[in-house]
Amino acid sequence: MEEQHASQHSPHRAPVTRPLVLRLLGIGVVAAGIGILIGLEIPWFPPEAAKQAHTIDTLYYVLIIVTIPIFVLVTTVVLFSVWRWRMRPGEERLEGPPIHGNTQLEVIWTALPSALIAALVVYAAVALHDIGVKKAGEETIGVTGQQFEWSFSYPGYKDSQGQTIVTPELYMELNKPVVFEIHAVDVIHTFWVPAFRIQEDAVPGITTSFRATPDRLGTYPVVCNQLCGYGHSTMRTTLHIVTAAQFSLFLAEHGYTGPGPTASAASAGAPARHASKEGSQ
Ligand SMILES: [Cu+2]
Repeated sequence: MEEQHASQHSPHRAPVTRPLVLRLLGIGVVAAGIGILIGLEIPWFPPEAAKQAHTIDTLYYVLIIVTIPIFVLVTTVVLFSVWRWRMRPGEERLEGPPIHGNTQLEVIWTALPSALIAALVVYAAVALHDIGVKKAGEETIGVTGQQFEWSFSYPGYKDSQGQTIVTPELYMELNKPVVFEIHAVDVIHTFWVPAFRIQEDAVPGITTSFRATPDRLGTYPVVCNQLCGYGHSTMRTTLHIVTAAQFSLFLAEHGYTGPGPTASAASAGAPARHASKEGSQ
């Protein structure tokens, strides 16, 4: 008797009609539009200080634009279902109607997300490849992590004693492509420059690397992003992105006397006067 009662009750819910679906779709489209606008307005990231950072931020913004409508779709269906098929007073002991699979729906909700994820994976792989491409005139900067400090070496530039210049803070010339060669003395650290959007582990015994072309003057944090011991949180330093003239001055202050072994190092001195003249205008 009880079960009969139930089957009489269940069809009480009005069927989901086409106008209702269209109205839900309308709500979803508006909500997704608002969500995307908010998602793009929120300042998620620190300043972009390298060409590679633009590539990565664009990737993130594409992910925001693609994922918000999916979030809205799921949320709209869940909220609608909770409201429409909620339990009314007197229905505490009822069972829901037996529901069988819907092949068409299952094919759609498997195929669409698969295609979407596959497209995003390809896009992300292309972006990852792009930021690692070797650039013409690239210089090397050595990065060494040890508990709990960073040091940077500039193999293209030696001081008057023939020693490679080494500094505790990182100096880079604007628009000069660099490949970092990263080492660790003791434990694993992670060399992270948030303004570049790139990080790479510093691992004892091997050399890791990444490329960055700084394109914005200023000072930016350099952070160890791997718990490396008690002093980990203090393992920070500063990146200075400077003009060619300022970079020459930086080299001179560290005892660099002549043109370096690389052609790009040799040209660093020559345009210095030109650049400083521009800077004073
Ligand atoms: Cu650390």
